[in-house]
Amino acid sequence: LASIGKKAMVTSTDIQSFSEYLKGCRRILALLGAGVSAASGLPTFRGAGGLWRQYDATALATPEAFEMNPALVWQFYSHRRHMALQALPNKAHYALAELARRNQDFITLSQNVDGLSQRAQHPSDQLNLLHGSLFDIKCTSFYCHYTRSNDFSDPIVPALELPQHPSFPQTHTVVDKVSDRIGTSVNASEEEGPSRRYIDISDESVPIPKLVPEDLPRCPECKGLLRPGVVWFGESLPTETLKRVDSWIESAPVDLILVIGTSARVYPAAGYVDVARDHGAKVAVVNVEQDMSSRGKRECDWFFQGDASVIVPEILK
Ligand code: BV8
Ligand code: ZN
Repeated sequence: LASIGKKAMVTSTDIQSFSEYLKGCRRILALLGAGVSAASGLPTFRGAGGLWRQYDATALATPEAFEMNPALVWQFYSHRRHMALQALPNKAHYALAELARRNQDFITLSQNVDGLSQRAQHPSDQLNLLHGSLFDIKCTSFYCHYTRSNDFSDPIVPALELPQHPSFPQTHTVVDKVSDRIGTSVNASEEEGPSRRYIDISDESVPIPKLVPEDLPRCPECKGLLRPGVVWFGESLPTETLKRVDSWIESAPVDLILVIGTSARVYPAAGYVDVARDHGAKVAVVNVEQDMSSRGKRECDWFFQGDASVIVPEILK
C-alpha cells in the first residue's frame, strides 16, 4: 500500500510526454543558470569555469572582495564584460525568447548577468534578472543613487583595457565595433573592422596591470567609486524584481517550471523550483550533469541530459 500511496516519482526523459504536457501548459516559468550560456563560450561558476586566475569566482563576487581590492574585482568584471560582449546568444536563448513571444504567460527568471537573453530579443517584460547585469553600473557612495544601464563600453575605463601583446601566446583576436553587435546576432566572422589582440588575463601566469583607485570607474555625479550592477553574495536580490515574480506566481497555479543549466545551489534563486512545484508546477530539468536531478533534491518530472543550446530548442519546438 505504501508504494501505491507514494507518488510515482519517476523522472522521465521522454520528450514525447513532455511535448504533450507542454501543449496544455499556459503558465510557465524558466529558471536559467550559467549552463545556458556555456555554448556561447562563457564559463560557468562551478566546475572548470569556476575559477578566474587563482580565485574562486564566488569569492570575487562579494562586497568584501570589492572593499578589499576594487581593482582586482573590476578586472574580474571587466574581463567578464569583455567575454560576454564577444559572445553571441545561442539557440537556447533564442528558443526561450521565441516562447516568451508566443506565450505572455511565460516568464524567465535568469541568474545570468551576461546580457545574452536580452541580445536574443527576449521580451524584457517577461525577463527577470535575479542577479542584475554586467552592463548595469552603480555608485557606491552611500548618499548617491547614480546608476546607469546598458553600458556596453569595453573597457569601461581606459585603465581596464586588457593588455595587448600581439606576440603573447594567450592573445585572442577580438573584433572592434562590438557595440554595433549589441542587440544583433551578427556573426563574428562577418564582422569587418580592425581586430585588436588582447591577452586573456584569466590565465594567472599573465601579469595584470596594477591599478590605482583613481583609474577605476568613477561616478560622474559624486566622483565616488562605481561598481558592477550585479547582486553579490550576501546582498539581497532586487526587491522590485522579486515582488513582480512573487505576485506572478501567487496569482494562479503554475503549470511548468523549466530548470535550465543551473546547479540550483544559490538561494533564493534556486528556491523558485520548490515554490513553483508548491504552486502546482511540474519540473523539467535540462543539464549536462545528472547531479541536478539525482542530488537528493525532490525528483523532477522530466530530466533531459545534454547541452542546453541543443536540448532547449528541441523540447520547446
Ligand atoms: C542573499 C551575480 C541574503 C554576480 C551571483 C548557505 C546556505 C544557503 C544559502 C546561503 C548559505 N550561505 C550563504 C547563502 C546565501 C547565498 C548562497 O546561496 N550561497 C550559496 C553559494 C550557498 N546567496 C546569496 O548571498 C544571495 N543573497 O542570500 O542575501 C540577504 C537577505 C536580505 C538582506 C541582505 C542579504 C545572493 C546570491 C547572488 C550571488 N550573485 N551572480 C556574478 O555573476 O558575478 S550568483 C552566481 O552564481 C550566478 O548568478 C548564479 O546564480 C550562481 C551560479 O549558479 P549557476 O548559474 O547554476 O552556475 P553553476 O556554475 O553553479 O552551474 C552551472 C550548471 O550548468 C551546472 O549544473 C552544470 O552542470 C550546468 N551546465 C554546464 N554546461 C551546460 C550545463 N547545462 C546545460 N548545458 C550546458 N552546456
Ligand atoms: Zn555617485
